[in-house]
Amino acid sequence: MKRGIQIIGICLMLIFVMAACSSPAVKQQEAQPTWKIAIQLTGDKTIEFTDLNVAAIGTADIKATLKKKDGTAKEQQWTGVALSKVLEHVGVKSYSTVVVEAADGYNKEYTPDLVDSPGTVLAVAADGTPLDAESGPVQLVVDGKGGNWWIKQVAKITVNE
Ligand SMILES: Nc1nc2c(c(=O)[nH]1)N[C@H]1C(S)=C(S)[C@@H](COP(=O)(O)O)O[C@H]1N2
Ligand SMILES: [Mo]
Repeated sequence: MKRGIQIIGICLMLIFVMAACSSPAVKQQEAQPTWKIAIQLTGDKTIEFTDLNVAAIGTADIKATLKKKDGTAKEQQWTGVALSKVLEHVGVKSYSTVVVEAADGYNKEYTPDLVDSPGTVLAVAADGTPLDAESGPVQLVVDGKGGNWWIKQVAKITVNE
């Protein structure tokens, strides 16, 4: 008799736990991305790349230099993931060029040598500070290149076959 009550008790607990796990209140606590970038792969397949992917890959800090028009240079520490790692993460094996596009439509095409450079990074912070709305949440950093190569507010990446 005691054993029967124990079994019923355990069953009730299991049912309670299962109900709690599938309830909307618990579902809401699942991690939601705070930003998204569309990656258009070859063959017209578009996927989402988010801050959760960045967390899964892991960020690194690099020093990158922005070449200014007046001939001077500005060096900052940038936190992010290398563009080559992003492509690797989403399973890109071969491509001719990659186009990185901003929310305002500004875009530039990158050849494999630039994409593979460790100084080409999807950055989320500069000198330890998260990027503001003007530059971020994600900015493409291209070490050693002029400002026209540095895409602010990255919205889309297109992988060309
Ligand atoms: N989203 C976005 N990023 C952009 C641009 C733009 O028009 N839109 N212009 C580029 C060019 S041509 C330059 S020179 C720099 C200007 O950066 P600054 O405003 O910080 O000087 O941003 C680059 N990134
Ligand atoms: Mo520019």
